[in-house]
Amino acid sequence: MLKLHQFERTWGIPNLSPFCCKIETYLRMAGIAYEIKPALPLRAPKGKLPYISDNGKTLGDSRFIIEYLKSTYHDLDSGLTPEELAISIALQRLLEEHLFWVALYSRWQFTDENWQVNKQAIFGALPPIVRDVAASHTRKKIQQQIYGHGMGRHQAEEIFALGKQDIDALSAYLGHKPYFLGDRPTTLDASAFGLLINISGCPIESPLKEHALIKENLLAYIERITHSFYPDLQHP
Ligand SMILES: N[C@@H](CCC(=O)N[C@@H](CS)C(=O)NCC(=O)O)C(=O)O
Repeated sequence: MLKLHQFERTWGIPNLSPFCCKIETYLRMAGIAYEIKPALPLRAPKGKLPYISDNGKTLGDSRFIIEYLKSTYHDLDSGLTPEELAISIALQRLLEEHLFWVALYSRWQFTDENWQVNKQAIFGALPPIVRDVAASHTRKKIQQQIYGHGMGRHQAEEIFALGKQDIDALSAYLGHKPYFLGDRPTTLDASAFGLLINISGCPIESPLKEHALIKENLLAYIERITHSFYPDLQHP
């Protein structure tokens, strides 16, 4: 059976990594059987999670994983027009290459309270000394990545202003549709759900989360996908 290597589940959401959550959501939306293997990025083929192993192949990066799932199992995007596919790619890039960095900044840099919550979720299971060394080394590395991306060169209020624009754009485009591209879920929904639940549904406090929490259509969308595809995660 296909194995999905990802962070341990925590915070009552599918995964604390938007990209791991994206792949697990795609697998569930497409009805592909899988098994979870808890992992840390260190051993991943590209040093990042998620990765999958299947039929003797190991594959990293959610975009290449989804190409593989589409060609080997089931393509959630098969009914889309070229124009819809273009919108799908553009919005995935907004989510994964822009808004993601605002979320990353919130967790690894914005406040010490957020960092402690994030540290506990990712490194909490390690023995104390190893945990502190690994956590501070990784924090430094991720902060360098945020700076290298360019997001980390702005002031906090500028970073959150950029993130709020993305949330506004996503909310406006979703409108009253059940899914981003109509009545049925596509890859774009796996990507959007993965990041949006990681902004609005996790214990990382920021102006970005506050802004997401006032978008009723985005909250209903997250609730709808959780209800349809994660019945095992719903709270009484
Ligand atoms: N482009 C990659 C991004 C994956 C990614 O950034 N994963 C993060 C977790 S959200 C990671 O493993 N980071 C570890 C690191 O950078 O050391 C994808 O689509 O899978």
